[in-house]
Amino acid sequence: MFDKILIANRGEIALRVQRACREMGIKTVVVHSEADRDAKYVKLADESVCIGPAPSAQSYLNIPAIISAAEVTDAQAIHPGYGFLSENADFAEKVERSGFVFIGPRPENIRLMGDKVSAKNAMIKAGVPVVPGSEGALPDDPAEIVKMARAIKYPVIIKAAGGGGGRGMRVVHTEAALVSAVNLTKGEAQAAFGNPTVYMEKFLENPRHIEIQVLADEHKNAVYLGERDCSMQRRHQKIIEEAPAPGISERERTRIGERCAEACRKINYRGAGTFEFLYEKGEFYFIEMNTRIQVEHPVTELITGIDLVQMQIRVAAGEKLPFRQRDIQFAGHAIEVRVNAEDPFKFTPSPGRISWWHPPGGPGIRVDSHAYSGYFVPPNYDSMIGKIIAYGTTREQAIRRMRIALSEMIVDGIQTNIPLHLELLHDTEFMKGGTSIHYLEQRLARAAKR
Ligand code: MV4
Repeated sequence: MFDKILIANRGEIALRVQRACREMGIKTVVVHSEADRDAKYVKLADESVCIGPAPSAQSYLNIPAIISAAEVTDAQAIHPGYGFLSENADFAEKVERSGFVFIGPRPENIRLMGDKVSAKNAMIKAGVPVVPGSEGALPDDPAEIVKMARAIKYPVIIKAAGGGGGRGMRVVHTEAALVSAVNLTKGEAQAAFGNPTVYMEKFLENPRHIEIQVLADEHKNAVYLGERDCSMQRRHQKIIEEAPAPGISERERTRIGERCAEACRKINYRGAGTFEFLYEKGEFYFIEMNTRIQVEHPVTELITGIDLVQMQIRVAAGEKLPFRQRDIQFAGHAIEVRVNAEDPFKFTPSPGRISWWHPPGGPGIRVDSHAYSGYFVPPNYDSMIGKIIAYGTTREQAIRRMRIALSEMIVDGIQTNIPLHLELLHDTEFMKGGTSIHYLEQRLARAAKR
């Protein structure tokens, strides 16, 4: 096992990875920008290295500075967290070429999944169900594109191979709009990702976003850890996630889960990963794979009892997974809300000093946050300042515990989205479970009119 790990991230995930390391007896180095210098989680680490000024491009995305920090502190491995360099195949490659272990998948797997066309082709080959569409990149010939859309039937969606997470896509409802939409998307894709490749899919009008968590080691073992429902989102930012997904049967879970685990074995995957699906009318359709630990990983940890960050570290060190699929049991229900420093209904960022931070507690409540009374939320990064995760035997109990937690919680000095969360936790459609990816935006639009 490693003796020392460098954490190439900030905020709550930097603290989360530290906690995993500490439990495993591993020393930690945290790298930070000038804006994060005084944060408590930086002081909690065994060592810290300032790698640059506040803007991410000069600090958390500064590859040479991060690798130098690993060299001077004698760390053996680098944990990238989520966001920043976590899905950058060139970073993973440079880390390994410099003699460190990248705590994540092999660079070639990151690269495969970074290109959404190659990811989808790999999944088709591995037997994972995908959204019907163009098999691979769209051809140049407009007549062929028109033919394809007719076969798929409108509406269709044009997506950039270099995109993902909602970037570089366009919905097309009619043949008249098709060719110019393809050309527009290609131009944008070239400008944004340096890759003009686009592909076409049937546009699913009202799906849910359900994802499957997997773990794989270097000894051909791969398991699925069930699903998460991440449909409650606005502008591709998730705000509430839960596990299991309401209404998904054990049969459906086993069926899609086994496909994902088998795909991991086929592509020789290592580490934690997430298969993202759209779910509509009882069917799963693969859209993308994330090759990192995700923000919402705690809900899976609570229903399985498995520490996903520790598992990432173990398999990166070459260990075997300490369990088989049959050992994994799903119990209870977990819900996570993301607490953001923002106006709860206008969504404008609200950075600044937290004058009073009173986190909730009690049965079934987990708080993953680096915030505290007196913490200054810098304006330079994502607005998420923490996550509250509620666990219960049933979904109803998890919801009740979450309501209590949020009503106990005090965050003074800045605005947070806690009032929005409290409304959603009393929303009758949310309480029924199974709302679509459009639910929150439609609800906000309705509220704005009133
Ligand atoms: C889709 C879709 C409907 N049909 N693909 C958006 C993010 C990217 N990961 C894929 N996205 C979508 N792809 C087809 N064929 C609808 C979305 C989508 C979405 C997906 C997941 C979560 C939130 C979303 C919000 C808007 C659109």
